Amino acid sequence: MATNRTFTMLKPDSVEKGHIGAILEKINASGFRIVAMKLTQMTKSDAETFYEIHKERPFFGELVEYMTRGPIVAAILEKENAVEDFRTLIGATNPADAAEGTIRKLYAASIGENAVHGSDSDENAAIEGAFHFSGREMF
Ligand code: IDP
Ligand code: MG
Repeated sequence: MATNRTFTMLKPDSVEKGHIGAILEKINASGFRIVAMKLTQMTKSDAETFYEIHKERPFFGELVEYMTRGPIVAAILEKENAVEDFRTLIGATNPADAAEGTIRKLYAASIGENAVHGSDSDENAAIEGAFHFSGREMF
């Protein structure tokens, strides 16, 4: 089951700019089924835990500040080959390098404020989904 699920966040910049609907439309049109979804805001401690792998990176403080500054849309998505296909749909971390038509190419402002998160492995998809949702919030 986990191999067909991924976790995403529409980051604070996407919510601030009114891009929730357009991004969800692209996700739907690309064949993903929404398994869980909510508007929520991460605390500093949430963001530090979620992005712990990056804690030694020079941009860590900036990343935590950004991800906590306003609400996000958190969601679990289901599709065959979900993790890889969703990374393709969102495009490269830096929108300057992202392919035409990808969510980051269309909606991201910079490598830091890059509109969306997508899990990078099945294992992380399961961990990240469970970080934001309880079993009774997944359908
Ligand atoms: P990913 O989101 O494409 O998997 P990661 O390398 O895992 O990219 O980085 C996590 C997040 O940290 C990025 O999505 C972006 O918001 C932020 N980030 C990554 N690299 C930089 C950087 O060089 N400067 C500022 N923020 C960055
Ligand atoms: Mg990553």
